[in-house]
Amino acid sequence: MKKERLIVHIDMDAFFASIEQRDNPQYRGRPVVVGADPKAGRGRGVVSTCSYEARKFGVHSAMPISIAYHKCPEAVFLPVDMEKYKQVSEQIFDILGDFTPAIEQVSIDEAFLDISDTYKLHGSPRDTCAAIKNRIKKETGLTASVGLAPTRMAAKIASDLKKPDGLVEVRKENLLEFLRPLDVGYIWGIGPKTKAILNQTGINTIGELAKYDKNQLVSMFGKNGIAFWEMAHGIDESGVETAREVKSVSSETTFEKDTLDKKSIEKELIDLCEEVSARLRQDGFKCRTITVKIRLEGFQTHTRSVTIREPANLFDSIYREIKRLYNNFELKNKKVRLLGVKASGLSGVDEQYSLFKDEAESRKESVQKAIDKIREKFGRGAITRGHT
Ligand code: TTP
Ligand code: MG
Repeated sequence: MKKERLIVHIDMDAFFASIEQRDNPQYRGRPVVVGADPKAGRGRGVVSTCSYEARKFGVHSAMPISIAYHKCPEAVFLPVDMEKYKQVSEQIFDILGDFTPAIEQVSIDEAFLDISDTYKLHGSPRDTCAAIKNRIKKETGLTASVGLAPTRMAAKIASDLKKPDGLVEVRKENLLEFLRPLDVGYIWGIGPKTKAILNQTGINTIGELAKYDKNQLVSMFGKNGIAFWEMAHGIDESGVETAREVKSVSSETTFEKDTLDKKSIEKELIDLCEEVSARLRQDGFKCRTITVKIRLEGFQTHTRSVTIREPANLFDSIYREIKRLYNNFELKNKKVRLLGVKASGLSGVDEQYSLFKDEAESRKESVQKAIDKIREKFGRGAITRGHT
C-alpha cells in the first residue's frame, strides 16, 4: 500500500503589515497599509498588503493606493521595507527547516512542507503543525496560518480557511467531504474561463464536478479534464517540490515562404506574444524571462533572451521586450523562416508581489482582463489592437 502523504501549507498572516505592527506597538489594533505613498489620495502605486483591521474597510493587496486612502484615510500608511521582511522570511524558513528537509518555498511568506517522515518527532501530524506555529510565534512574534492535508491542493485551501492564526487539519478519510461543498474554482487550473463553462453546465461545487463523467470532461477540456476530475476526487500525486520544476510557455510559427517583409514579421510577433501571454494568464503564471527565436533561411537558428525585473503576463509587457530583442538582431539581409516566442522563469500569479506595479499597470491589467473576456465571448478576432 502506498504510504499516506502529509502535506502542510503555511502562509503568514498579513505578513508585511504584521511585521510593522510587531515593531511599532502603537500601530497594533489599527488599520495599517503597507505600500506606495498615498499622498493624501493623490498617490500612485499600489497596496502591497494591509492589516486585518484595514481589510474591514475593503482595502486589499494590489489595490491602487489612492483608492485605499479613500476607503480608509485614518489608516497608518507605511512604505515597503523589503530588506526587513526578507530577513524575517529567512528566519521563518530556518525554523521550518527544523521540522523537515522537504520544503517548497512558494513566496516570501508561504511554503509547502512534507512531514510524512518527520512528524513522529513531535507527536501527531497535528502536533507538528501546532509546534511549527508556536516556534514561529515565539521566535518572530508573528502568526502563521497552517493547513494539513493528504494533498497539496487541500493543504493550501485548508490554510486559508481559518485565517488569521488558523490550523485546519483534513484527514484522509475526510478529504472528499472537505472538498465536496467548495466552489469549483478552488481546483487548480480552473480559472474564470473554465469556471464559467462549468457553471453553465450546472457544475458549481467540487462535489458536483466529482459526479460528472470523466470522458465528458475530457471532451470539454482535453487533458486538463482528467486533472480536474482527479483533483475533484482528491487524487493528487504531486509532492512537495524542493527545487521547483522549470517550466515555460512558448509558441512558434514557420512562414509559408521565407520572408523579409517587416509587416508580416511584426504581425507574426504580435500574434505569438498574444498567444503566449494569453496562455500564461490562463494557467495563472507570470514570467521573468522572455526569449525570441529566429530561424533564418538555411535553418540557422538564433535565440535572444531578456530577464525582466517585474514578472509579467500581459501582452504589452511581453511584446515590448520581444520587439526590442528582435530589432536588436541583425538579419544581415537573410530571410526569416521561423519565429518563436518563449516565456520562462515562471511563477504563479498569486506568488507575485506588486511592489513595482503602479496604477497604470493595474489599469492595463483590468483592460487586458476586459479584452480576455470579450475574446472569450466573441472569439479571438473580436478585438484587434491598434498596431496590428
Ligand atoms: P500574501 O500571503 O498573499 O498576503 P498577506 O500575508 O499579507 O496576507 P494573508 O494573511 O492573506 O496571507 O502575501 C505575502 C506578502 O507579499 C504580503 O504581506 C505583501 C506581499 N504582497 C505584495 O507585495 N503584493 C501583492 O499583491 C500580494 C498579494 C502580496
Ligand atoms: Mg500571507
